[in-house]
Amino acid sequence: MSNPNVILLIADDLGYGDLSCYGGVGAPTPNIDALCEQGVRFADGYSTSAVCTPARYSVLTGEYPFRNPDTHILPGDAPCIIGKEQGTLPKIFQKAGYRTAAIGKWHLGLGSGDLDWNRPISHTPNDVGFDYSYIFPATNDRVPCVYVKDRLVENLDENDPIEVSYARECPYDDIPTSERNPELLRMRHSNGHNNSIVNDVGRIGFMRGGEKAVWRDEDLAERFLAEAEGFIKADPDKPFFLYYALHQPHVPRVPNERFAGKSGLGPRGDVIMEMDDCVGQLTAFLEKEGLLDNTILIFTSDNGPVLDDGYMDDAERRNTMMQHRPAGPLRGGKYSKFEGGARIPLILSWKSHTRPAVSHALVSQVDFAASFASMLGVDLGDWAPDSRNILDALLGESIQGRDEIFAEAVNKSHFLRRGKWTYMEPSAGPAHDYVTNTELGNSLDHQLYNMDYDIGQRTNVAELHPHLVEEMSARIAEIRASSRTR
Ligand code: NG6
Ligand code: CA
Repeated sequence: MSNPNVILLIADDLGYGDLSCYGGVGAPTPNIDALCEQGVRFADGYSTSAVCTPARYSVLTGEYPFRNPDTHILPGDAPCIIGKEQGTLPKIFQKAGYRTAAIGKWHLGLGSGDLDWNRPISHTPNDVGFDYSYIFPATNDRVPCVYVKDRLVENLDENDPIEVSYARECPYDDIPTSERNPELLRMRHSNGHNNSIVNDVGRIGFMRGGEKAVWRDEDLAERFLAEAEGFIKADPDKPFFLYYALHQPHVPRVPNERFAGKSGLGPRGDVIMEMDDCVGQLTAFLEKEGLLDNTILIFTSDNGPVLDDGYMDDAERRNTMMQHRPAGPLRGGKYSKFEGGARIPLILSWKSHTRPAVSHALVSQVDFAASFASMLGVDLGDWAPDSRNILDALLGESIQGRDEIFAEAVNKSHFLRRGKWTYMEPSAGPAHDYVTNTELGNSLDHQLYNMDYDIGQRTNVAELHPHLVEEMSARIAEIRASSRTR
């Protein structure tokens, strides 16, 4: 059989406990669950960060985020933080003769610092290994709210140029903002999101012009799905790698009309149903095209869940009422150093190869690069320094994953997991973020938890195991001091 196609689906802020197949009692996710019927579901899968940009940086470069000082939550006009000469996951596929595409959320920066949204953009996904890209620049709550196709914003109008600013004060007098025009909002913000109003929703950042280019939030899912299918169909003679970055369930949660009100959990549940439907449609499409048997589908999320991430969309109340816990049994969520921050759902299905299984192998998204390089026989050289070849574990053929998990919270403090132990290094900062209602895990004490007995990280046993604390904190220091070599 020829090399399999690979589709990497990454949801945005979907928690460890959100999918029915991970025990979620919230929105039903039958199409994603179906991947488990012929695939491997990982109980101990991790991203490298509790927030988006650093986590995705690792997926695409095989490198821990701390190695690049620009890996923090980027504004919508930030330059691209992946170097043009850097080794990347899509370049590995290109070397093996694949065609590649990035579709959906990007959030790794665009341009080289001189960004003019009305002209071809100098540094896009197309410069880091993707033959084709159809993305939005940052997040769905950050301007500019436009699609970028390859190097150009789609539907540009020279008579209505796009201007974007992340200044503190609005530099444009003639645009509505949430502060000036709250009457225009259909969704109120609880924190931030009080700059430009786009599609009746307050955003982060100011944007003027580009009326024809602005997206309708309700259409994002279908737009990206159509692009994904178009890319897959474009050239049946070559295998493909598709990085499909779903924007759900990140805020603002604005489902397509087909899903509004469907989940009973408010917009967050509705967009999770919408996301699941995208996976269902994609799978059906692959089947119809005769491609499903030889396509590896990976479904995962960039970081843990959050209910109130800055908009009053009733998620907190409705999920509590339904007893749905987006992080499942884990403590903390998005932003956190507790497991809820970076332990994420991860499923791999390859219809003709994998069999249903639940795996407890330690696997990290940073390992996709070395694992696929191994599958394709691509020599990595000094690319992807932190990536390990755990292909057998990913395919469910071995319980041996990586030796350790190394990941960071939003404040860049780290935790290390080895076997059943998770160690969290001391860090300053609030223990609880009352804005998002998240336990952040900050403490000036060492924290050590036994994942076998205490998956919810309730009992800190650091004092009982001083030798482990010493060893694991030394290991964190060692990784941080290490150079970019494989
Ligand atoms: C935060 C935003 C949050 C979200 C996050 C990035 C506020 C108050 N909060 O700063 O809404 O956009 O950044 O999320 O503005 S991520 O999934 O892309 O990391
Ligand atoms: Ca995210």
